[in-house]
Amino acid sequence: MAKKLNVGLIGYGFMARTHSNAYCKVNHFFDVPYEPALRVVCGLEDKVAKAFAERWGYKSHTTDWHKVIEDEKVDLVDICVPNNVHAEIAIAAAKAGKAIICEKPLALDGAQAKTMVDAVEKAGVANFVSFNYRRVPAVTLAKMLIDEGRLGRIFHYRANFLQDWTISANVPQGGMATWRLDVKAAGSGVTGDLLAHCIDTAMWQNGQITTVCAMTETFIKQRMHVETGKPEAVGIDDACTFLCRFDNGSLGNFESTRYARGHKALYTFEINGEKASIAWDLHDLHRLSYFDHADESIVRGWRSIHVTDGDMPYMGKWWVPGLQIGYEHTFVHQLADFLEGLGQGKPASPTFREALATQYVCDAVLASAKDKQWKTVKKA
Ligand code: SOE
Repeated sequence: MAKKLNVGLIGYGFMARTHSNAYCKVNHFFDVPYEPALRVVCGLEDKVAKAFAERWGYKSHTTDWHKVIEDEKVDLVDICVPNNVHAEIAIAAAKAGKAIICEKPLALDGAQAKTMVDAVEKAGVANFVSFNYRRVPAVTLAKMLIDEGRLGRIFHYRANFLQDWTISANVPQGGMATWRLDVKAAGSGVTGDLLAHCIDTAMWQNGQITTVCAMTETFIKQRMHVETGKPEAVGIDDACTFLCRFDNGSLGNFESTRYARGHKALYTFEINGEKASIAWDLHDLHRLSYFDHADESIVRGWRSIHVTDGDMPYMGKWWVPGLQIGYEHTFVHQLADFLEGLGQGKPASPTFREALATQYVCDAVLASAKDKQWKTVKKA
């Protein structure tokens, strides 16, 4: 019998929906030791929080996050609010002995993320950061193939995360839907928002990034601020490209922008090893491209593996071979792993400390772009 785990969700936006959907689904598909019970949702506007609670089945709602932390019945605090409030909430939740799930990136920067790591480790509470793309079955399969040594020595890792939703100068900054363009709320632009995903996946698959050399650009220098109603300077990076070295000697090449007309959320990576290569594309997320040099030459070529069979990561829990799953399932998978880890006392990855490592890479990337110099990445 799964034990009840009372959830206090802070935030009612896009990510709060993905997490709520996972809470509703996880026990239908995975045999995990806990069953989430939706106790309270918190958001700034009472009416919106109430509607969210009714739609998803939260027992109550509040506009004050302190009430979620003070509620003795809440076991797990889930942080789905803008980046600038992650630290305050997470540190209070850790002090109150709650398990914590936090949306990515962990914080505004490495220094702030470190205070969160210290708080959860001192309190000894379970902690997890939602870098969901690791749990796309094809991405998990890529990690398995690398760990099995099928690629041999790795030479190159390249990743892109391309979007186009901020090209218009009329898109404002700040507020509920566009806080990611406000540096005070987001900490950075594409580096913390999109490249953080690529960096998390890359370091999970290919080890620590040690040095970086980056360039960034802010194409639109002023945008109307939703809160002040006035045009204000834009402080985020609209685009960022960086080169890096990994600890294992391989070279990395990363690019992200919100100005790639025609691309909505195109996350791709390709890894080239001595024996084989792997490529993946979020727009075709259930397929993994694989090239194995050991294949007989007359049939050698890129294979397109349809990752739907029951012996592929997570897929045995879903439908039958050939039938696909999608984006929302990555949140169910990470929740299942988190709950399993909680039951076994073995934390699921990425923990706050692992997310701190990603944050340090982001810091080094932004510092490199600013100083026009190679930077060494701090170790978490
Ligand atoms: C930004 O547009 C965004 O929603 C990111 O914040 C998410 O992390 C990414 O998965 C999709 O794009």
